[in-house]
Amino acid sequence: MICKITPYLLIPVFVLLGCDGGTNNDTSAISYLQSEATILSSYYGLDELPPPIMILCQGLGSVGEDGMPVTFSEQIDAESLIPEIFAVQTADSSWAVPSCATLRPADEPLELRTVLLTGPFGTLDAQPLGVEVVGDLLDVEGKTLKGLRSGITPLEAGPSVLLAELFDPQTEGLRGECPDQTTQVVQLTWEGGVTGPNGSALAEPQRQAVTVLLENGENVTPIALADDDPDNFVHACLQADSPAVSVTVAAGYFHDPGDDANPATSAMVVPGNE
Ligand SMILES: [Ca+2]
Ligand SMILES: [Ca+2]
Ligand SMILES: [Ca+2]
Repeated sequence: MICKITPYLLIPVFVLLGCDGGTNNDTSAISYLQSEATILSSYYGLDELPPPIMILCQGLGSVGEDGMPVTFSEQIDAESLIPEIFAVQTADSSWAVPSCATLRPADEPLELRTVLLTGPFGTLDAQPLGVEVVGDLLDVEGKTLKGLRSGITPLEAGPSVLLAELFDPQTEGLRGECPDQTTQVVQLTWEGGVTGPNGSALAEPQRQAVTVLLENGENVTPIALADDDPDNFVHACLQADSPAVSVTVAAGYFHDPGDDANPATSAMVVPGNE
């Protein structure tokens, strides 16, 4: 078996294959790759924020501004979060400072990695170009994320899955979310908040659009979707003993706040941070 240094998202596959690097020179390289923080996505979600933004931003954001969730590979220290540590490059290559930066509404214990930025970022015809962390935004381990930057998923796009994390159903923050017979939970992190069509609740069509490949080669559908609140995290509740390996979502079922539906999207399953 050939075990080379692998991109971060492929590491769990190699661990499953017995290539954990524990006895060879790859160990330091793998831990380096695992600690490499990135912006997973900056998603130009809405160009006309509705009134609930006043609650999410506690008076800082404004109705009618743009909303852009920025999702990090690491969980974020809320204490370090202020709007001025982000800069958004607008279509004319000037830089806009967000009016608000908040972890709400994705602020439950296992979430905390998506920062909602609001501000005057652009329009459908003049979309923002990029986001940069220009101050000391800290992750939960106290490491600075200053200097990270990313391009932007355009307004007309639908949401993709960024991260699929495996948890025990009894994990703090998950308990009671899934049906009793659930044996494992895959927490899906999407680029932006997801619902059914026209803001409807997640329902049977969304559940059936999710396919989970197990380590034993079987494909299963979640027995339920949970955490149906207005954020970008969804729990796929599984009733299966073999561990989840990857998740695939069929195109056209999960809608963003602008009502754009998801493209076909998939992610390798990684161990969840508890
Ligand atoms: Ca939630
Ligand atoms: Ca969109
Ligand atoms: Ca949710």
